[in-house]
Amino acid sequence: MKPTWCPGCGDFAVLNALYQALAALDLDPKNVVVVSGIGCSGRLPIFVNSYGFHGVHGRVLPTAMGVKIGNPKLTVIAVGGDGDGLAIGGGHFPHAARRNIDITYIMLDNNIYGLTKGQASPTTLQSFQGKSSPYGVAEENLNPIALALAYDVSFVARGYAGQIKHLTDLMIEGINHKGFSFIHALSPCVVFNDTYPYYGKKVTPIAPYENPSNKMRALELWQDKHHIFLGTFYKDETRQTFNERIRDIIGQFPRDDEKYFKELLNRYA
Ligand SMILES: Cc1ncc(C[n+]2csc(CCOP(=O)(O)OP(=O)(O)O)c2C)c(N)n1
Ligand code: SF4
Repeated sequence: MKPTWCPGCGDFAVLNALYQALAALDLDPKNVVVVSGIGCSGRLPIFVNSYGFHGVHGRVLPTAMGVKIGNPKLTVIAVGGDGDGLAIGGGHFPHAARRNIDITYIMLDNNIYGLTKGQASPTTLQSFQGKSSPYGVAEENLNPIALALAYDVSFVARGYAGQIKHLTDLMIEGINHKGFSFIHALSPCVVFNDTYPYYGKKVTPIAPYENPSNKMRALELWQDKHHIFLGTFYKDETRQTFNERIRDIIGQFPRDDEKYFKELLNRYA
């Protein structure tokens, strides 16, 4: 199906990168599920020839986690906006991180609420003047990379709609990562907050010699005032995933669980 975004929207580039990543990984569409919340970015699963779920606003991670727990063989990709993931859905991010559930979460950050026509979002810069902030934004903006590092997400990366090949490579790395991967995809909204000129001047690749297992270095890169770094900030490949832990826990119990639960219920029946 043809995407219905405005011409020039960064979301086209993110979708294109996802097509290329899925093709490069040669994943069978019937084993891929793309899950979203609400927003312009939330429409993305409609345009991918795989299974998809367009859920309610802010609930992309609980839905995606449910899909993965239900069928661990599936490749689960969660997508959503900065408003979806950091405002209404912000409370789900740390829990997906501490579960280290093996899904890939792509946050399409356009620094605005696009679908509802231009209100400031948690990542809108204070200098932005718009419909909900005619004199500028009163709050300081949240930084998704900082949150992901603080929540100890096991794979943290940032790409940019202006660099599709690089974003594709990050998606491939994120999907291959065993555990919860977070990809912050800078995806400008050309209608309500065109950040292409701003990002065009500031984005800089993380140098190849940087070691992505160094959390302190990742924090330094995030805090750099002069650059907006693109690449893999942090990667921890040593942690167990949620499904692996559940498998181990279940393995510790004797097989007659059913009998035990029946007896337990009968106490109250
Ligand atoms: C429970 C609920 N609250 C509010 C809305 C209205 N609403 C729809 S999209 C949206 C914000 C979308 O912004 P973002 O997540 O940044 O995505 P974008 O459209 O910018 O891609 C809001 C507030 C809604 N659909 N559901
Ligand atoms: S309103 Fe903005 S985010 Fe939504 S489709 Fe148009 S350009 Fe993209």
